Amino acid sequence: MTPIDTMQRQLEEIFTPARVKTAPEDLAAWGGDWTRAFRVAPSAIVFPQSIDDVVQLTQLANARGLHLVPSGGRTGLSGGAVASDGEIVVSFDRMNRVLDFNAADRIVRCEAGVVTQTLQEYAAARDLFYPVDFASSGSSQIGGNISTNAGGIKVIRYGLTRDWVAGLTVVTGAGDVLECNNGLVKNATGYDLRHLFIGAEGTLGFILQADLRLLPAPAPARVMVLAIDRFADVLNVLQSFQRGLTLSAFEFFSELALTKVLDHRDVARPFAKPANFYALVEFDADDEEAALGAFETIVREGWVGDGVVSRSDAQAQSLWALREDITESIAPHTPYKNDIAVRVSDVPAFLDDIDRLVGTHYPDFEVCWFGHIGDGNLHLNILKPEDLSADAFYERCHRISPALFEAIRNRRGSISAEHGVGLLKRDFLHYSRSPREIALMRQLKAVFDPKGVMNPGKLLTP
Ligand code: 2HG
Ligand code: ZN
Repeated sequence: MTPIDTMQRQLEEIFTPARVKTAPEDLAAWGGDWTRAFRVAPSAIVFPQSIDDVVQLTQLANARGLHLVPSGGRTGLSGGAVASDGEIVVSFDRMNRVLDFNAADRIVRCEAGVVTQTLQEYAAARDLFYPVDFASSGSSQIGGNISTNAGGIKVIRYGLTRDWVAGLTVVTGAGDVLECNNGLVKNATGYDLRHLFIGAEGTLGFILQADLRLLPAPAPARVMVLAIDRFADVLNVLQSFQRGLTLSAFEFFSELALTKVLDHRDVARPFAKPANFYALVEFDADDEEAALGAFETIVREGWVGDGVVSRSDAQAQSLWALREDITESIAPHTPYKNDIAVRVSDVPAFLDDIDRLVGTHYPDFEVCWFGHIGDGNLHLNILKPEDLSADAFYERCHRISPALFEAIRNRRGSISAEHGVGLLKRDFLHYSRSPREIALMRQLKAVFDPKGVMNPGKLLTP
């Protein structure tokens, strides 16, 4: 028997043959994520159904020196769930049950493979609300969201995934099961290991189950889209709204991003006359008067040229589509993605820095800006010209990344706001974290995963 046959037999003993896949099309389907920039070459895909399955697999990996890649909905954009070197992909597709709900605590206990939208709908059916939301909610899974501390479109009001995790059951890279925090609100008993696993990108262990807090259902919302010509005015617009009301979203996109959505989707342009930028604002319907007051101010000041407000949920959804469909609409252009953050107050000056940089280095490339400007998170997507090969394009973009990351470091920003580090940003981590911090991260990894079985090569260089 070859070592591969032995490995497959051992995996089948844990999972049964039905839950071990090795066919080329399965390896291709489960071995990658939405990044699409990396070689995909796992050796097997396994589908645990219990905590014990994962413990046994982790013990096998430690004994045999196997490498494991946790995999959720595979919607990641930094290669965090890509298996490029013979790893075993551990898919949570079969651990997708909502296990428990406690109305008094307003806590729902989920397995890692529950899809975000399923959780949102579960909450809504009980007149409650899970507030973390993004375009990939229909396929992303809770375990992946926690592993990347996913953000999205409502962070300005509701924070990140981390803020909603009240407890975690994890299996460490050494095969230990840890119950972290048990859904408690208060728990002052030393290091909160839960928070180490949130955003660890599967490098310390597996997230198996999570206790997630829910909120009472929110008030009905209204959406406003605004036409803005000078980017420098965006912060004035944000502040005008924030003075009178609480926003649940403040997003922006450029005219180029809008044209890509209009080319790709059956949606209408919000205004006859194009503007350079658009802001999308969401607020409670009860605050509509205050929002219209802010709108009058920003038009009077000349910061906004035009605006439209939703009159129904369907209209709100089609306005949201202008922003949420950007990623999918630009996907055919093989975009080179950057997901960066600076303090909100630094955003306009930072955008100028980057526009200058990009103008010098990529005069022939289309640059598509959009993002969650209300929390300082910008998505910069460079679109591949049709006549350039993907490799040549990727190489040119990668070459300029250091200058871009230098500009981010100068503003004490982050090279990855919400998509994680994965394979894509790993070699650039030092632009956002000090050598001492990176050394401490390595030590932490060695504590939880002493044999280095968990997601090797992600986040930290091997
Ligand atoms: C979004 O905000 C996602 O729509 C994806 O974070 C961003 O495609 C991107 O660059
Ligand atoms: Zn985003």
